[in-house]
Amino acid sequence: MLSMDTVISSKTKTVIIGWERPFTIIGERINPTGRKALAREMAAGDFSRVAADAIAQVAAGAHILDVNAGIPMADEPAIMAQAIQLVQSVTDVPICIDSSVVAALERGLEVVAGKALVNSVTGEEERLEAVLPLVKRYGAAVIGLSHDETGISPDPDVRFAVAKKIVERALDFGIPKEDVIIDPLIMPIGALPQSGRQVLAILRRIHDELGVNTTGGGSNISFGLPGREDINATFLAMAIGAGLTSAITNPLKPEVKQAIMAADVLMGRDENCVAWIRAKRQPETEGEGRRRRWRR
Ligand code: THG
Repeated sequence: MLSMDTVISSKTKTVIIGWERPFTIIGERINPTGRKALAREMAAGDFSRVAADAIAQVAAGAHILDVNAGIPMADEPAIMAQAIQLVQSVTDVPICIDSSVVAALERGLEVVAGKALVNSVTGEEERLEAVLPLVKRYGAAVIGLSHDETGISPDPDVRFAVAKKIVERALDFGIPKEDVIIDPLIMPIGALPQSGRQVLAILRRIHDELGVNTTGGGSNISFGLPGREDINATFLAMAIGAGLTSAITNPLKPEVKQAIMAADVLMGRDENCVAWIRAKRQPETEGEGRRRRWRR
């Protein structure tokens, strides 16, 4: 199966997600889930931490920034719009609009510049019918989560079938196959010991039989465990080997950034190992409490 390129853009930058390209890092940190201070600030209209997180992630190598405004009892569409505008004012990378609320996805699409990534739609008919027309109208790309009305199946074949259905339904709405990115659903390994192998099996089938690009929450796998960055980094490398072409992850974690750069080398996607060698030549700098800086 021929693999495809997904083109995402901001006003000034183009990012291409693809099997023949270096791995695409979607910065995860602009997300108030589990960050009480950030949630409180965003709900009160204070986006200073959002700005700092945006700048730091891009400096650390994020190609796209995920923006999530999911704060209980708050006006999510309004906060989403404000957060996106703020991020676009301090960085120039494309945006991944992350919400389960259709109105928040729509407000995000209204204010975003360029071709955004809509995160996300599921295989549920009601979601497909609400989200896919928006994706088409704004000329965006979309992440499809491989679950539907029946939930998240432990059977990789069922999750693959849902992914295939999402690609077909997108085509029905006039969205080309290359603008659908499948998320196999990365679940915590501490609670579900088979979740790693399930994801790897789905990724292989998607690469071999659908040829579309893939993404996932790279930090989900380690919830509840100590040494999360080591688990995240190792799993990302395994998933990249199985076909993963992008992830929502934290490039500020040196373990994660290093694993991704090494995987690019090992997959033959870092021509002449130029990025790797350059990063290793960089003298180690102590900056803002971070141990190491990675450059592309
Ligand atoms: N698939 C898709 N989108 C997603 C997810 C997915 N969006 C949300 C999430 N899952 C991916 N984003 C994150 C962001 C943060 C963390 C995990 C996934 C995380 N944060 C730490 C915590 O909560 O403990 C640290 C927070 C902090 O810095 O204080 O683990 O699966 N399509």
